[in-house]
Amino acid sequence: MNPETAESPFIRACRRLPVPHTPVWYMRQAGRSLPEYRAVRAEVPMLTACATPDLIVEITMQPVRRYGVDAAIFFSDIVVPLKAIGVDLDIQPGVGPVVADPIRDAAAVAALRDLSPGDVPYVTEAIGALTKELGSTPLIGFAGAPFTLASYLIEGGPSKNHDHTKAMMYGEPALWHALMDRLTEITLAYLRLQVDAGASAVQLFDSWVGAVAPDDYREFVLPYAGRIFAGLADLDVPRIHFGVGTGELLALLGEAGADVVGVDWRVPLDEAARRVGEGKALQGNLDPAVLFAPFEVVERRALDVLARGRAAEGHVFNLGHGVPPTTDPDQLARLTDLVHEASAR
Ligand code: 1CP
Repeated sequence: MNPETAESPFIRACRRLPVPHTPVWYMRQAGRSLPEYRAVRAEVPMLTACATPDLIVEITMQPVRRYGVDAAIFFSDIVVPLKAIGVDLDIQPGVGPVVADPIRDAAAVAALRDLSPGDVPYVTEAIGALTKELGSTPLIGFAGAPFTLASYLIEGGPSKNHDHTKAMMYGEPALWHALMDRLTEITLAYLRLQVDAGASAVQLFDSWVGAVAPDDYREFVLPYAGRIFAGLADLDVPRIHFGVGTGELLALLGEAGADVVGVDWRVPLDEAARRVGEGKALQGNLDPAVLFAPFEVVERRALDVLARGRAAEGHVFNLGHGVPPTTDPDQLARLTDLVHEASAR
């Protein structure tokens, strides 16, 4: 644990300790909504940016400078560790991750080798530089969770219904478990190296796991998330677990072992606190689309999120999912100030 950040509002809220104000950061706070991001990325492909320490540092810092958010999130993508172990993939503009040879058999699963820090020297270097520049502002490291990574690998790209993924899960459970086992080892190694390099917290993004029913989550997904969180316990950093459409899974996400459960906009935080149960902080959960309404609507909705968030033992303000690319950055600037002022105590 980076000692300089231990008393920050973000880390304290994750630990369910009293805070001077509710901390706030935004998923995808660095990205296409920022003109300074578009300028840096103009000539640089996404995966090149993710492998260039100077660009990672600059892009990660952009929203911290602009908004004064309470945490930075490492600029990268969930497919970076897969690329680093040799999976042939690219991030295509306007599409997302695209995998050349989708993984559908045992040989392809066996080819997914372990990740070591030497595979991602640019991550270690960028985190070292960032923690210096950030001072007492915590840096959140992150990884994609095994289900969400499996979906990209099996489908070959973004998917609405995850049909091939579920076909493997239901139809070839041994192959599914072998793939999830590989992805668990890779993800755990990737998160540990980010903390070793100086990250103060980690978020596991299981963005698409809301597609899975609770009983299937328990059998096919939870054991792997559980291994990842247990494997991070000795590092003593807050562990955040996030997914979209997880209303029916919130108790199970908590059970998997995170310190903080991320909630999308579909379940109000007071109800989410009841579903997640004791001993957890919550993160969320303003509907990102509210940012397209006049600021008075943003204000009313954000105050409601703060009020309901008081039902949780700790609350980190965020959107229910990522910042939409067409968001007006001024809305986020005003929202950040509002959260800080309205929650000051
Ligand atoms: O604030 C930040 O710095 C954000 C950094 C970040 C993160 C946390 C990026 C940059 N990607 C991610 C994680 C990520 N990538 C997730 C989990 C978070 C989430 O649910 O939003 C997922 C599902 C992806 C996969 C991905 N990568 C998509 C979604 C595709 C789909 O299935 O719908 C896309 C569009 C990308 C590319 C990408 N990653 C990040 C950016 C800024 C972009 C756009 C590329 C560009 O600017 O050209």
